Amino acid sequence: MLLSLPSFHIFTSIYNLVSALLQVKCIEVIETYIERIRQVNPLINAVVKDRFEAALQEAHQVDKLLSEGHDDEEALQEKFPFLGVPITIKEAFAIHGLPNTSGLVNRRNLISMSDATVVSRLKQAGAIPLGVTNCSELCMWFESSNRVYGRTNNAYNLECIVGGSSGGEGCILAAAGSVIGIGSDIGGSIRMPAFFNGIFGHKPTTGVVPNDGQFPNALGIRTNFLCTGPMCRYAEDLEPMLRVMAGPNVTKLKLDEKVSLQNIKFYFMEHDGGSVFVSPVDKEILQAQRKLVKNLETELGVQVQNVAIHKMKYSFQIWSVMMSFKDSDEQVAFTDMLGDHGKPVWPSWELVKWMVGMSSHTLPAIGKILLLNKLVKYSPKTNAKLASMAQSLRTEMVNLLGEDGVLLYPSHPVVAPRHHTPLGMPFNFAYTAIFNILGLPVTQCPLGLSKEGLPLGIQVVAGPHNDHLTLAMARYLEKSFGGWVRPGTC
Ligand SMILES: *[C@@H]1O[C@H](CO)[C@@H](O)[C@H](O)[C@H]1NC(C)=O
Ligand SMILES: *[C@@H]1O[C@H](CO)[C@@H](O)[C@H](O)[C@H]1NC(C)=O
Ligand SMILES: CC(=O)N[C@H]1CO[C@H](CO)[C@@H](O)[C@@H]1O
Repeated sequence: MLLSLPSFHIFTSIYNLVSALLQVKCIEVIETYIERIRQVNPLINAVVKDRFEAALQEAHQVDKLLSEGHDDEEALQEKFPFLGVPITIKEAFAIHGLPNTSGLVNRRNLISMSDATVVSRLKQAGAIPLGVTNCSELCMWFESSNRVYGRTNNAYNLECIVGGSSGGEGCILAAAGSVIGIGSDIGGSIRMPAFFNGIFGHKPTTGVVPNDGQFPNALGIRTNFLCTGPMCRYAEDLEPMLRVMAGPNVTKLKLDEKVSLQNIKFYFMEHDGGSVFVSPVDKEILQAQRKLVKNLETELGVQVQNVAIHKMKYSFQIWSVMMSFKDSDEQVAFTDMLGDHGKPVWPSWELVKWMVGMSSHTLPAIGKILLLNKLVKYSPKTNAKLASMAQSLRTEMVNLLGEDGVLLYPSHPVVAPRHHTPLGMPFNFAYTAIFNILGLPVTQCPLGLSKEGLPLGIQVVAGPHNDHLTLAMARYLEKSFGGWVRPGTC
């Protein structure tokens, strides 16, 4: 109940908000969102450091600019497409005056002196950052909890996880404490929190949106897998955000191309084919998917083709092998990063310390390092086999999707689990992670709530540089399924 919305919901998407500035003052908008964050944050712990004072000053500037009167409103809109729009940012990104610790206790006192490229682009477009949001330690896990900021709670059920690593971001957007947000994704870190929190999240085609200015950043081959992208409540906000975040690289995409959904070739895969590592897909998620397929066939008159791509069953193995390949110049192991360039952390010892409550790290971070360093050691032959499987899977997928195909695939096998329980299903992120290896654009779209009131959703995947198709599908699915649902209304 506490999480139900105040009356400011007229300020919905960027477009509506920017138009609203003609009637209300920017300062009122920013004050309303600050008030909202103050109201919900004690429950959800999503915003971990704010810049409310600076944001209010910037709002004054916007009001001043608007009161000066402009003959050419269109030119102003073009220059500042996000004028006065409140934004929040995953803490792993550098934003001037705020910490970027990634939940690492050793980095606790660091304050960024500069902005990550995407942050500075959104600021230049007129957006007003309100603060930074929680993530998992070193962005390595799908529960957003760490020893610097504590744990973030799901707005639909405080007992449940928000996902990770961009979990605080997904959560504050779902709770309407911000309009748009920035996340990053190397195994599903945008799409999982978007799914668990019932919002939209887009992982762009690899190599379009710059990743610089975040910690930890990807090195070596992993730079191909890490993607920075937009998160938001309204499907129509994805595209303008992607344009601004991509900067000049936007020409690599076809965002100006008009999409006619009737001409899209639709493919559908209900689950990964039964990996032994991963939970089976939840009944309610399956039902939502089937309803979606039916809607498409009846509303659009298209054929949705069921496909069985067998290699998807090895998603986790493929991801872990590709992530563990080291380039010769890449010496920074996760163990060194946990120690933050001080003493490398010895994971087995940290585990012992954790058990007696003396580690400053979280169990998943320690566990994942143990896993990547010690447990997931395939033979060289198996490694080579999985790497070549990654190649052939990409070829198969790219050929299937072509320039006009989309694949519908579960975002995750289960709805937001209870806190801590992801430790019992550590490989479920394979559903999202495989698309980082394949480099394809994917939008996670909400599909309403489960019987328990937790968000459902689906991944929409397209061929490389066909982000415009998944974004068009996001807008369609929002209309057809209702998109984001206010927490506290169920
Ligand atoms: C924030 O992260 C970026 C990328 O690692 C880095 O360049 C910047 O120095 C960081 N800021 C601080 C205060 O560590
Ligand atoms: C274009 O994308 C590449 C790959 O992500 C990135 O390194 C580069 O900085 C981007 N260029 C601009 C101008 O954003
Ligand atoms: C629940 C919790 O641990 N909240 C913490 C979040 O981080 C801020 C620091 O920015 C702390 O003051 C809170 O106690």
